[in-house]
Amino acid sequence: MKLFLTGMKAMAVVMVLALPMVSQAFPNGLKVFKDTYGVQKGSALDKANCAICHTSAIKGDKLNPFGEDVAKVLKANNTRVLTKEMLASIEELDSDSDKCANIDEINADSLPGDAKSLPSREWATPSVAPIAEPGKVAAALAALKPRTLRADGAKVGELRVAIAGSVLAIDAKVYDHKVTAEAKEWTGAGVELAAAMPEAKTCSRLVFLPKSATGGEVQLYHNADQQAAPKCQWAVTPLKGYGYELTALIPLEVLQLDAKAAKFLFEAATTTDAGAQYTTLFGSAKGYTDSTKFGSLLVQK
Ligand SMILES: [Ca+2]
Repeated sequence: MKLFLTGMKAMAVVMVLALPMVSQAFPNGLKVFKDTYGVQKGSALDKANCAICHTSAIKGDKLNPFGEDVAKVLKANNTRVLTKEMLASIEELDSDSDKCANIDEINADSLPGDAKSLPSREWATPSVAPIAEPGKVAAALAALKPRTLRADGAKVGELRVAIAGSVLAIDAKVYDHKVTAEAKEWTGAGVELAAAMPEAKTCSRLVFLPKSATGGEVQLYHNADQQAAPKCQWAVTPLKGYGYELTALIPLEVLQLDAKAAKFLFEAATTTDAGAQYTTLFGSAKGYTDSTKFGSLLVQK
């Protein structure tokens, strides 16, 4: 009898221990997700916890569309143990059909399984130590989450930004199949950056032309007025495969920005495929005649 009771107790212990496993379908999933994407404490993704994959954070609640895609890839691999490679395989999907790829949402700290959660138009921009030359920008910004420029879902560019002292540091990877110089320079390969103070009615714009007639130049516009941009340092290197990487150091004063401000209006655009494709990060119309559709950089001191 005593043995029987001990056995019952042991079974009860096993059952209690087993319960959380039943309600949490993929026991290592949340940790793998947070480790893979370096989810910061206190961020929206960190607070969401189970709601990254489920319709709510309540244990046992049903999977949301991102969770369903995770479940599919686990099933395809015949396992319950999630890996970062499996997560990578669903990064380009738009699980919740809100027109933002899963990876874009994760990089911008929005929820890939909730169509009501979208990347903020305010982009948290860290401050980093001064950078000596454009050749050192990529390494200095490598750990930052990029924002992606897309045309019909396809990745056209990937942008990382930081404030280095009183300088805007830019690392732009441009996936251009046909890097060209055209008769009208801005219809060939190019990267455009536009910025303004929040209350400003006009903006400053820099146009980087890696393949202009003169073999690479940068043009600065304050409104429509073209001016010289001697203080901007920049470099272009080819990417493996196709396209190029533009790194630049732009004094904030060149863009008429106050280095003490905590917020700047900002837009970025690429011209690719021999002028056939013009893509903006935040959705501004061509020409930047106004800044109403700019996103913004929130400077983290
Ligand atoms: Ca989405």
